[in-house]
Amino acid sequence: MEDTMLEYSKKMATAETMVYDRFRKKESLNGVWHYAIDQYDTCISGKWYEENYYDEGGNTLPVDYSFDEWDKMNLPCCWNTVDRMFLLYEGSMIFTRKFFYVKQKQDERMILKIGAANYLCRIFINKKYVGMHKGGSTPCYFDITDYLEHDNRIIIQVDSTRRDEQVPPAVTDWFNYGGIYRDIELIRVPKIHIRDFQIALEPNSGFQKIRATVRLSESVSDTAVLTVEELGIRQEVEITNGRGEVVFEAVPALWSPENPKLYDVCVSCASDHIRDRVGFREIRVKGMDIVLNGKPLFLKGVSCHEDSAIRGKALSDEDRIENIRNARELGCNFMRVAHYPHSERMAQLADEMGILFWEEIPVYWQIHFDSTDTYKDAENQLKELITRDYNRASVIIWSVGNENNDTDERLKFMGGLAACAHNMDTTRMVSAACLVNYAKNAIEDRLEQHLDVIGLNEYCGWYTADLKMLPELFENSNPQKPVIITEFGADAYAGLRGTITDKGTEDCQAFVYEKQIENIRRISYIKGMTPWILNDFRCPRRTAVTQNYYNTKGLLSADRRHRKMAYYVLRDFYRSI
Ligand code: GCB
Repeated sequence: MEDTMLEYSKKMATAETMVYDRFRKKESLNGVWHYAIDQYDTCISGKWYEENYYDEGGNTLPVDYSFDEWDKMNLPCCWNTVDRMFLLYEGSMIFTRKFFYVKQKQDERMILKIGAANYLCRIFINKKYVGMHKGGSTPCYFDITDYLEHDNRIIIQVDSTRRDEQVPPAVTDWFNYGGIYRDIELIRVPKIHIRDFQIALEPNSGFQKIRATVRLSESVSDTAVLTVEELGIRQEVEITNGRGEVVFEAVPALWSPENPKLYDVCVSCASDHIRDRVGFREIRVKGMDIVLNGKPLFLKGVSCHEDSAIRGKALSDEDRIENIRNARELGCNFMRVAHYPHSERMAQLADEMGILFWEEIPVYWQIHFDSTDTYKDAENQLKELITRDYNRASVIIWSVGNENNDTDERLKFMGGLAACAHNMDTTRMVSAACLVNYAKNAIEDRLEQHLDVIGLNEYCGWYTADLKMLPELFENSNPQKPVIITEFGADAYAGLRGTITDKGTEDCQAFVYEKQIENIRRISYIKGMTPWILNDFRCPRRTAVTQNYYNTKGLLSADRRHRKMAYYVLRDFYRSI
């Protein structure tokens, strides 16, 4: 890395700098920002953010920017969908706006939250570099108090360049949307505030104990008070050196897709008060079963991307609800939310609507498994995701990646991620979407030793054209853990009909689904499936005329209006079990 850039890779926002923010009062910085494309990163190399308009003698200097006259863009958004001119732009874009700050309490802290900026972002406030964040799908938080005045200029550089050493790497099978595409917010908190709050039903407690942990911004000692009014609970939590943990008796109604019961939970400590809406459930593997609240269940699922033909990844709540509703109408109790963390709103909505989630980090295909920097990036994204969604009952599985060849470096890398997930969270299962061992046509991957559940992507009837390989694959395998078929599928151009051998037709896709279901349903070690995928999604690698830069393996068209034949094949199966 060039020396200048090294300076701007410091002060990294990470999982450790996150601030608990659900239901906190926020001041939105969404809306109109000025922007310019900055292909050569001149904002940084030329220090535009210092706004040097005069030399020491008071003479005016030439500048190559005009922040407040630049064109306007409404954030959050993916710039690719805003103007056809930006559809394929990858690189840096600079965003700027002004805002006022009026202090309300003497020792308050102002936290800037960016819900997501792909892939990295750097923040400058009032001519100073504040910090940066890496990872295009998780939120970042910066304490900007000491940078603020009454009138403030903020500049954000977002860089969507694909790089092999990033997570995900340069080549994926989805579109690389650039931009600040989730909310930008200011959060006012007291100096000593609740940094993190986790709550869950205690595993193996007969559904009668709850564990909660509270972490404060400073290592002080205090007593926090946790209340769940509906359960008549008022529980003190002793905080020592900024941390406290408690396990207490409680008999909540258990959360499940059939009964997505949520409770209002409040925590007060020092002068800070927070709230959450939480479901209590127990999920675990018992022998070869996946067990929810003591009962074995089959995960009737579907995979989904965060992608809208109109808005890219900047989905609205209506889009998200529509996706969950479409999955529910399909008969699903489960969704694989692939291949990177979707908005935190997704799991919040899933909690309310009653659907189980597999959440994933983009350790996808050809990662630099031998690089410690890449590992740190991946682990940080995993920690940010777990910290963000720990309290969501709907989330039952953390996935540490998708389709990576079984090499020693990958085993160490992903084994490390699995250990990290287990270490942070004992209330969920850890998995990964693995490849078939093609040499043996069997389910066999050394990563399985680190997983609770084996995810398997197999494309019999499609990439593996010979469907006979499917029964053989299942017969050749003797997995020692429950298996979820995390992907199978076939492309189909919405509305295109033909014979079952005409690739790209709905008939061919429906036939693949029929054959897959016929085989999967008789294999007892398979405890769930999430076929690929709910909707067609934008993808630069898909150039056939029937694809038109979309991956067309959706059960629904990209605009969600058309249900393909395979949708009904899958729905009939899910309804029958
Ligand atoms: C896969 C990948 C997924 C692709 C899909 C496909 O195995 O996991 O990201 O989009 O196949 O359509 O080829």
